[in-house]
Amino acid sequence: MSLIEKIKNKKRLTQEEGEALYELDLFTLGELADTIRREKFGNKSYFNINRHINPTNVCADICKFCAYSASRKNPNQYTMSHDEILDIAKNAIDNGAKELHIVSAHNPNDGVEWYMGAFRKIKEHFPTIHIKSMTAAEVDFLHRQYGLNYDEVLDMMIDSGVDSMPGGGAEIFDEKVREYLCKGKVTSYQWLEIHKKWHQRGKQSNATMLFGHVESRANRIDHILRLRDLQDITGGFNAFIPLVYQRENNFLKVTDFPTGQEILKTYAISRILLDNIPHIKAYWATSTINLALIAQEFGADDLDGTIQKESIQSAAGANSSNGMKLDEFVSMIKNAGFTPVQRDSLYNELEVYS
Ligand code: V47
Repeated sequence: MSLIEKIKNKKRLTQEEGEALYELDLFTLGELADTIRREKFGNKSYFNINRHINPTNVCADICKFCAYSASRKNPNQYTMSHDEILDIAKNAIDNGAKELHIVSAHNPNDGVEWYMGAFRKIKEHFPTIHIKSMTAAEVDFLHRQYGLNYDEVLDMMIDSGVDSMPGGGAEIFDEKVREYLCKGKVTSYQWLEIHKKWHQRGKQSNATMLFGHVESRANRIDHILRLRDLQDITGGFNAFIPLVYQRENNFLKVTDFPTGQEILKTYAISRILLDNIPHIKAYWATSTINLALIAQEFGADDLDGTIQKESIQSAAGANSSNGMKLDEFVSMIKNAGFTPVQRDSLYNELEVYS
């Protein structure tokens, strides 16, 4: 059976076959991915009204690709108090946000309570807001810094009001590349173990992959297949998010950047290989909004959200610091030929803009 026939017959692909997908021409690949996307979601494209909050840039770890954490290249340290975080949350919720996506650097100065207290404070005031927070890298950092085991950190998160985990910190699972990118941070095995434990608590999460830097195509396929393997066991991942590497203000030396075609192929291949993760998210903050809109024809069914404010990718050059206005976002998706659907964080449909 040829590769294309295997895909049409919904057969699972191997590492080698995943790598071979990159050799197909873009439009063949796009059509294959689009067919799968349409079988699952028709013409719908999902997004939510969310607010990204990045409460501190003080970090105990060093990732070469990161432009956000305070360092020689970014000497302006900040750490928000719980009241400051609450104020931002209040403002966001007043403006319609249904989800707070909270990601911090690895702050060694203020204790576990600085992390957990913020969640509790938000939930005391806004019990129904969805808090998506604590990447597996942050969970692992609290374990390393304060001697808590993963179960203890995850249980504290649930007790404090975290509803789901974002997909950050996955980077690239290949151990050699990972060691070069972010030695000392959560390992691939640990990242997967933390998400497994989270899913075993009946909770859901996302998974990212940072690509377009020093990794190979084979590394990307390996990353995607490790996620597919875990999803077979737990079923807890909602979305896979290929994050396009942003190149400014960091310490990673990259010579070859991916073309638009390579990025679209990566979305399409993710859709084809991940037969068990429902949503493929084109996170416009890293792909640009233009490519994210096109990615809807290459397997992506989700564009993240309005974001409102974002600090991690914009520090590295992305044009995402001010988010997107709801009506503008909706009309862009419509003009691209898709039906925008506002969803909550767990993909329940809230409003269809037909
Ligand atoms: O893990 C850091 C990435 C991630 C750069 O779960 C960079 O819905 C590009 O996890 N270029 C954090 N990316 C963001 C994240 C996320 C984003 C959107 C949606 C969701 C979700 C999760 O940001 C980190 C890291 O891989 N990052 N530096 C950079 N220069």
